[in-house]
Amino acid sequence: MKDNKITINKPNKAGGMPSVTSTFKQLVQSRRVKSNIKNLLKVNKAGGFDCPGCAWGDSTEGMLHFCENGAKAIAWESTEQTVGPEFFAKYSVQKLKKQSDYWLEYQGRLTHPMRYSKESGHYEEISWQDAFALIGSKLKSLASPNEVEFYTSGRASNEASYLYQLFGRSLGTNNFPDCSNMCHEASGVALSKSVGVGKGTVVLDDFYAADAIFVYGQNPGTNHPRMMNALRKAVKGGCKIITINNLKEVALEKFASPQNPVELLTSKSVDISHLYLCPKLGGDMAFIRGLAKTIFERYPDSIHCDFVYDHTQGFEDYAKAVKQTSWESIVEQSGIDKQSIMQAANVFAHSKRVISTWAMGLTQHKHSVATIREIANLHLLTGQLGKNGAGLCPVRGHSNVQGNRTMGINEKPPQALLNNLSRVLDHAMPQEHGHNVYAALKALHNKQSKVLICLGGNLAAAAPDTEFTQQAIRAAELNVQISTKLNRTHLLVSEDALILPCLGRTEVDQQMAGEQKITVEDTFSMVHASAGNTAPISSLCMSETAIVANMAHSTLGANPIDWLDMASDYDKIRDLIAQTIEGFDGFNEKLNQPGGFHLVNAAAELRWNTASGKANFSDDALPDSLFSMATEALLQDNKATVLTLQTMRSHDQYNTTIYGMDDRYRGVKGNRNVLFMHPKDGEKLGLVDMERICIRSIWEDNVERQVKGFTVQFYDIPRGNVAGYYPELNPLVAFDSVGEDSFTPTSKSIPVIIEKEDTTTISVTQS
Ligand SMILES: Nc1nc2c(c(=O)[nH]1)N[C@H]1C(S)=C(S)[C@@H](COP(=O)(O)OP(=O)(O)OC[C@H]3O[C@@H](n4cnc5c(=O)[nH]c(N)nc54)[C@H](O)[C@@H]3O)O[C@H]1N2
Ligand SMILES: Nc1nc2c(c(=O)[nH]1)N[C@H]1C(S)=C(S)[C@@H](COP(=O)(O)OP(=O)(O)OC[C@H]3O[C@@H](n4cnc5c(=O)[nH]c(N)nc54)[C@H](O)[C@@H]3O)O[C@H]1N2
Ligand SMILES: [Mo]
Repeated sequence: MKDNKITINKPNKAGGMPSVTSTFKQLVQSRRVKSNIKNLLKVNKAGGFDCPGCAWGDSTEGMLHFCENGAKAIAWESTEQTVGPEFFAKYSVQKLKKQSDYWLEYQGRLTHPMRYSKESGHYEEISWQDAFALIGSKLKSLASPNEVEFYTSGRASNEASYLYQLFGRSLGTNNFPDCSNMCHEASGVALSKSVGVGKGTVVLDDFYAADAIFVYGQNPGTNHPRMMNALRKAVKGGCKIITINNLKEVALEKFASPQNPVELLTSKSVDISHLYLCPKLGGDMAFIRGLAKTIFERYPDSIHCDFVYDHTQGFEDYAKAVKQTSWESIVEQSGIDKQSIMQAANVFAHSKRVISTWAMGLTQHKHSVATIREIANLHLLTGQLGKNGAGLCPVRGHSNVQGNRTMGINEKPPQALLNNLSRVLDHAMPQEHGHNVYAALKALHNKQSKVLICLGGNLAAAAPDTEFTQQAIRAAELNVQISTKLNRTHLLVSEDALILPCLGRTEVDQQMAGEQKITVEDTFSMVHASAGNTAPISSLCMSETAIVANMAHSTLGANPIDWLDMASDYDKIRDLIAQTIEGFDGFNEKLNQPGGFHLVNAAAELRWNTASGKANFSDDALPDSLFSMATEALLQDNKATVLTLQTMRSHDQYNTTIYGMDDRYRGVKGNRNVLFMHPKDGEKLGLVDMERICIRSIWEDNVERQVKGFTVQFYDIPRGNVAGYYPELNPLVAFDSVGEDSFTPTSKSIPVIIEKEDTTTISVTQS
């Protein structure tokens, strides 16, 4: 970005005509307008493909089942531009490193398998056969199977991810770091402890039966736009939405459905939130405790004594913890006044059916597990679980991230899965827990791990502490990337590296037995089929499933299964899934049901898969600090003003994929290097709107972490908090700053110091 001028012009509602205009702009930019319109008509429909955008569930209503940002994801994948051997001959890895992440992905789809040549410094074409032989011989040469890291990003299908975990485990390791570790890990950990299942307990129809929906730390207008249709419909049916968000996100205030002709063509919109509260970053646990305290003090009738007695344990300790938490600490830590908390509690207590939903605003803090357990406590206390229109709903990110976990992409696999795999395949499976993202990057960094294989994603840009992460990836002796587009992770090479180009969701997947469908699981545990309908971008692209099968074959031969045979017909993989994973019996037959089938959720049926056989209350005290004690001590000694930073998504990005430089709903145009700040904090720091700054983070290890070339943007944000975009701000997230019990980077609470930038030494971070 050469010119750092930005214009702020926040719209007064979300959706409506600008969403439609933006969708068509994306289609035109992809240069394959006709086939993309054909794609959009098939998305999220029976016989069509699952939108690679997000994990929100499919509705059967209406003609079109996509949203503006889903259309961007589809158009981005089905671009006409390609990146092949000529491109790599032109650009050395060194040269590519100088380009921005946006530029790298913008070059188009990867079309040929490529191998990095240390001698020439370029990627050069390699045959598939040689690429697989190279992987096989490297993996066989390792001293231990635990020297490989098998990373997964949440787009991989059930079939590909199932074979992938089976490959890793047959080799002898449970090293399965995945994007969940940086995403909803805290939800999985918290819900497993509280209700025995690490998934949400509701289905889409529950949204239409709910009397109140509490939406925490989530920006659905941008990240789950189809959820906005559900919230809109719920409101129209009389449901009260209570939003708890650090920022005023416009879609949660007013939303006009692009699918409703009246709202599309007039200035009409629907007021979404009945109550909109803006806590301090990390203040949600205190807020939720405040809800409980109000219920105990004012609305004891809404405590569901039978539910508590029949289904739970730990009530006394929880009640004691609530009693011991003072109102002063609740108000201070949440940043929300007592009256507003009581108003929200009144809605919770007097609604027959309540759903709580949440996303990254809750999961990326030090005390995320305790916070999410606090939500579960509230639902257990009031019996808001296991009935229509009520329950717990972590809204998942990647379109099949939940399915990946169900398929066994888990460094701490359930014992039942290991036992089933061992029994059915007659092959011992590794019992020792493996590496999550945190442990995997550490192990690569200290050269304990030697090979990194990534089934999708962009680990280099997604993981925290960019410098440490990039050193770790570069240290791998072999870096294997199964991808659709070029990204930063491909460029972190030292010895040997492979780029293996794969098919995307929108493309026809032809195997020996004919055209294949794959399956995915959405945030409501609905499993359904997906089949692409456009011709592959290159005849050399292979399906992810076939790539995994070939890697396994070349490493293990036909042991413990005939991998290539499995990949010739995905029905065979699904038959194996049916034999080894609970809930998938009759998988191939059940798939033919329109809309797919629902996986049983024990907690939703009030069966508790916990050690105690009951749902468990937790009794954590509110955290003393958002940061580690050592960092807190350092902050106390520091004379500078320390602010807390959250890193989030703009309206024009999909995680590390940047579609454009605007953030329409927040009124930002033309720049991603902005820092949202309260004007009073600006005044205190002697900064004016649009001032050029550098941002430095603080962590107990005293390592210097800073980014330059940023611009202050005065904004409606709680004092003491600042916000900016991921992944540009990832260099500030200290590697060891992770959630308790979740190991998720604390990307929503980073202590930072803001300084004016010396304009003579500006180094503008490119966009
Ligand atoms: N178009 C698009 N869709 C996506 C993605 C994308 O990048 N682009 N990413 C996908 C993925 S992988 C995921 S995980 C989801 C992410 O979906 P979101 O969780 O919506 O993603 P973020 O942009 O990180 O938004 C965090 C929201 O939480 C608020 N927040 C931050 N900290 C706090 C806090 O401490 N308390 C409260 N109450 N609020 C807080 C922020 O203001 C912001 O509104 O979206 C998925 N869908
Ligand atoms: N600071 C900060 N950091 C964060 C977050 C945050 O909020 N703040 N959010 C975290 C979250 S929630 C997540 S989920 C992670 C995301 O981490 P990842 O899942 O690793 O990252 P993505 O950006 O989704 O991956 C994009 C790449 O995936 C590849 N790709 C796209 N489609 C396909 C496909 O169909 N198949 C294959 N094989 N490859 C494909 C493309 O090459 C593209 O470059 O980032 C995390 N990092
Ligand atoms: Mo995510």
